[in-house]
Amino acid sequence: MKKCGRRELPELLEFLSSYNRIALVCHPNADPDCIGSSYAIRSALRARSPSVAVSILVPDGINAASSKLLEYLDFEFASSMDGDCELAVLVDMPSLDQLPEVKELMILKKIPYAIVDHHTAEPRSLEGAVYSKLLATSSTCEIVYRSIPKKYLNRRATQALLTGLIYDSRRFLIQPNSSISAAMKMIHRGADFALALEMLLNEQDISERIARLKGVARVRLYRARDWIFATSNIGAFEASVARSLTDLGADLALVASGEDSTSRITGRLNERFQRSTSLNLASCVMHPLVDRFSGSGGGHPSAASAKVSALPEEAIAAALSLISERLGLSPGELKEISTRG
Ligand SMILES: [Mn+2]
Repeated sequence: MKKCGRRELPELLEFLSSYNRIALVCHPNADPDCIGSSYAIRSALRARSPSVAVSILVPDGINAASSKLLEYLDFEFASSMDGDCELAVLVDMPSLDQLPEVKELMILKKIPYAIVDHHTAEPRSLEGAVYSKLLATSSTCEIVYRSIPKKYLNRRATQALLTGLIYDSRRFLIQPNSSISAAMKMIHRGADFALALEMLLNEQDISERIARLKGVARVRLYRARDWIFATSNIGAFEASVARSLTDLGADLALVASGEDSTSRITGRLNERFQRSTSLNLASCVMHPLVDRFSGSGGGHPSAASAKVSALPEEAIAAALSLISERLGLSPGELKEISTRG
């Protein structure tokens, strides 16, 4: 596994235990990977160093997929940061750009931060971190599992990690060898695979199902060589729509939503396309879009998003041209496929 961290630092728990008050900060729409990782870090740290006060901060809501896991963990969390916090740990996110209020408070109170994450690193944010644990795994839960001495991991925390790992590896489709072997170890330590799957089963909300179907109905298709690209626009659930389009057969999906002159754009690649082209949606598409239109964004090579000051159609057109350029397509090689007839 490639190590992306820039320096060798002490063990995660050893480092954290040098502070008295820590907040583990979850990303907006905290998913089971983020929740599972935060829960396990807190639980292990409490076991190792009971005098450290550690809270979990969920400043901008949780993802629907996390609700059963939260119920199981009987999870109490804070929604705003205490000013007397001595260290913030960014869990499952590369920077604080998506949490401007938390970022502002941390700058004001000069609160240092650490990063535990598996997304494409954001150099400026990484530079400012006092500690980082970054690995290119399919989930942050896998990083946390590898980083924590097992004597501090109880069964519930291991269950939380397995659930997050299954979720973020897309049920072992991403980096299967490494994610399956980590999951096996968790199962040997008492985690229950069936329970994890059950916690991830969630009835899709009717508005999400409508969004997916509308997104598919509004699709525009393009072909270049043997690749199919799909674009669409929708008012919400862009990630869910993009995932539906790649599930239906698109190699690449871009879905945008707009409000006034700001858009959110989300991209997904299927694994085969990602492997054969090495296209990185975070560094080759979302970061350049942010540079061009201003805003914030990032993610993984095969799943990334950005919020930019542009109309949805502008953002999609710019993303398509960045992708064409990156793939070395000649002008005219990307052709729109008619969806009428
Ligand atoms: Mn994750």
